[in-house]
Amino acid sequence: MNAMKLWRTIVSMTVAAAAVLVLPAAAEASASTGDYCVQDLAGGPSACFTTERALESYQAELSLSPLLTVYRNTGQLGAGGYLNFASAYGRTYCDDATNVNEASSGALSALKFSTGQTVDLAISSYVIAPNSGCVVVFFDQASFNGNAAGWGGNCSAMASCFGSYWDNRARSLAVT
Ligand SMILES: [Ca+2]
Repeated sequence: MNAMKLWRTIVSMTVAAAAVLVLPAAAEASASTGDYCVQDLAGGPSACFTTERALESYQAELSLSPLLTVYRNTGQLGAGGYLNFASAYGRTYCDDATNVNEASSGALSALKFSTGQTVDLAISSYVIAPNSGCVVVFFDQASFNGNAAGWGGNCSAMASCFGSYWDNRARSLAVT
């Protein structure tokens, strides 16, 4: 149980926009190459894949359906850039405890949206997995410091949900 609690995992999907893609012929689902990664925050990328489909297949096997998806644009539009956060415990729900982060990032500056752009100071909307019981709290400073805002419902515009200050403001977040 303690070992599980130490395991902090987020899922990030990045696209290397400027890379010259000359991939090995058999790189479909390598555990070490590719731009679609399941990332262990404590120890760097743990598994990468060359296609989003391969990553999703891997996630499905591990039951890592995202608890939270944040978007760069308002309106929860994936095409503008999104990032999924999956449970650190392989769950599809959040329990009643609020002192344990089900999923989190203390430094959004280290993360990228699907479009390759930084997540730091750029989140404008989000979706929480339906019926997951999860609540997300956003902080305007890294490491879960500063002012906080959040709730368990979806939000199509941070400025509408929490006030204009909160559009493009989050620098860390926690799902509990
Ligand atoms: Ca934004």
